[in-house]
Amino acid sequence: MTITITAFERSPDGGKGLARDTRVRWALEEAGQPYEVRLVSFAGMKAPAHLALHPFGQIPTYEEGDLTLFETGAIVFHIAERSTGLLPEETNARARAIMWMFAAVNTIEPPILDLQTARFAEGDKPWSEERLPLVMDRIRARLEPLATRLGDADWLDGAFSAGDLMMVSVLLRLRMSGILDEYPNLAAYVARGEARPAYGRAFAAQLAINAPTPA
Ligand SMILES: N[C@@H](CCC(=O)N[C@@H](CS)C(=O)NCC(=O)O)C(=O)O
Repeated sequence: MTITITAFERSPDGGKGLARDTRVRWALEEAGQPYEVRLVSFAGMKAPAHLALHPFGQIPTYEEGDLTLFETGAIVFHIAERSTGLLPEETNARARAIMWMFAAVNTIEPPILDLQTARFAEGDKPWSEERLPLVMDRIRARLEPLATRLGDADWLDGAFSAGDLMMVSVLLRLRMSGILDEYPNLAAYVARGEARPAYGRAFAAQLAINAPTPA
């Protein structure tokens, strides 16, 4: 059955791979699942046809036969459940991998998104500069224990899993801030994720759409 995801017609990051279709592409690549992409404009995302797929008018969405999903956590979980290599077979290890997926989107991602809001959406507010250190410290308050838990392991719990895929995807959003460099083991963890061939294919696929065309 054909899998179709949606992605930005033109990602605001210009191809850095930070739009969330990249994590879905990555999961599909890890799973060896071919997929098609439907590109949507910002206006198109808020139009009825897309809102019928995604009530919040965002990307990515995932369509497969009569199944439509939104929310990358749910999409990656669905892909992982139906493939080998993204979730461990053993029941408890599987539960822990799913726990890390939730930790990525529920505990680590929110303060990181707050930084983006502070920098870009609220960057012109008079209080913005003053608020920034607070936002950075809230991120550190999450990264510190994450770095401690990871220690010198390659992945969060044994072999690479969908938990790592989600966590690395979320942490990648910090690269520009430089804050990841304060935690060398997390920076190395992210680099390990990026070095996976499946990530490379996912990144290249989104870049092919978003790379600026030469004048
Ligand atoms: N929690 C959602 C977030 C989806 C999301 O924020 N998508 C962004 C692109 S990465 C988007 O569509 N932004 C445009 C908008 O919100 O209008 C998920 O993980 O899928």
